[in-house]
Amino acid sequence: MIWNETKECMSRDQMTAIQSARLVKLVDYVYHNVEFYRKKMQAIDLMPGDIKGLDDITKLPFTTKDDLRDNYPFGLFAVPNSEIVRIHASSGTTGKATVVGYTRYDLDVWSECVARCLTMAGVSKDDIIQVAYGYGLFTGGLGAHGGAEKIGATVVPMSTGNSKKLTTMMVDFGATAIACTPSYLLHISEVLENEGLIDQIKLKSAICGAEPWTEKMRNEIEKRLKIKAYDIYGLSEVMGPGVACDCDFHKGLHVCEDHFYPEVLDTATLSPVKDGETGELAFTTLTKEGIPLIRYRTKDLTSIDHSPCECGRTSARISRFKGRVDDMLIIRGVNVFPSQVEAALVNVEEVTPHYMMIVDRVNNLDTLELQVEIDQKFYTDEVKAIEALTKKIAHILQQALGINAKVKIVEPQSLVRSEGKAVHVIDKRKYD
Ligand code: DLL
Repeated sequence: MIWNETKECMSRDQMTAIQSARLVKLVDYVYHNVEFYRKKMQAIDLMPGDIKGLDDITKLPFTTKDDLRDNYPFGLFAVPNSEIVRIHASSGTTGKATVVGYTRYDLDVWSECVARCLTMAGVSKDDIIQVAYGYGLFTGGLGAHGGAEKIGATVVPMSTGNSKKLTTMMVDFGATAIACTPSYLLHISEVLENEGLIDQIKLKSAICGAEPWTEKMRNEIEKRLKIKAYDIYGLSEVMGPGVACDCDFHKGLHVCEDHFYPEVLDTATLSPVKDGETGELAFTTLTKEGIPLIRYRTKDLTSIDHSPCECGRTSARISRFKGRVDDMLIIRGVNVFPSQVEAALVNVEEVTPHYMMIVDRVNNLDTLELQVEIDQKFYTDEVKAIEALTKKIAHILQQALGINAKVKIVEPQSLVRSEGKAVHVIDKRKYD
């Protein structure tokens, strides 16, 4: 049923009709199954019957990452746990993860959406695809995996972390497609070059996402590997990879808008902006059962275009991302908020709240250095003590962020104090 919908391109009117009908059903569903939404609607005297179609969407309240955090872990779920067959999680703004749950139907829709994206990228059942996004709580690995299996491709679940094995298998298996972050793919291309394997690969296409990247990076990937590289977007709260992907024409990412209704909002007024204008992207999940979300603010900045694409698809397209509204960093594909670092350091009595995160990209791999001031009371020049403290903080950070950071303990009062809003991040990565 859902699968059939992808086979033909519908007109905008047809799409709007589907979205309207699904929105009406969704509002009724969340009102009766999620206390959080029921209370939010009651607070503004809104009853499910007041939402008659898409034109009424702006009457509905927004949902934010903080709402997920405040209802941690399962408070926004619309079904009992017996209906949830999978959990994923991503970084919250402080210590707590943002948890999402999928019913069996949700997993079917997810693999359907990823299948559409892979099809857009020219991947078919005849391909051998290496999935080199992380498997685990992160949605990248298992999400891409489900879609690739759905189209019948041969899936090699590489996950991340072993580039030599990946390149060897790429050659030995004759892999024709790869799904991973763009920066990791550039790193892989270097490994292939260094090992003299670059001329032995059969790769045709790459499906890259999970972090910001540019046309320049795409050109470099395509040139070095002699392949085509496609941009795939998604976020765990809404589903994971497969919310949108670009086609051969690279004129924006086609949104799976029969499942995820996109709005681009003016960052000051939060009213929807016109096509072509930049704003914050929000999604309403039109078909999700496990954790349906209404007007979820992604914090990602983009613009939208509802005109048909040269490829023939009629789905709305969002432009390549122009940044974020908040201070979330994506380091090696992992979402990191400075507030998480702050929350982790609070528990270390030997250091002050003064810290600086220095993010860089070395050999196409992201690096994070954390400079943190030692408290005057604990100040010492004893190398062993400093080494032990460095190790302790590195461990705490690894636990809190899920990535390794190089920790550097600096002298009291040595980090620059800001006169305005404190600056905690220096991001040296170049995106252009
Ligand atoms: O990154 C899901 C994903 C996995 C997408 C694999 C694509 C491929 P989260 O960890 O929840 O989910 O992070 C979501 O990552 O709000 C964006 O800021 C950023 N992001 C994801 N894809 C892109 C992209 C996954 N293609 C956050 N371009 C989002 C730019 C992206 N930013």
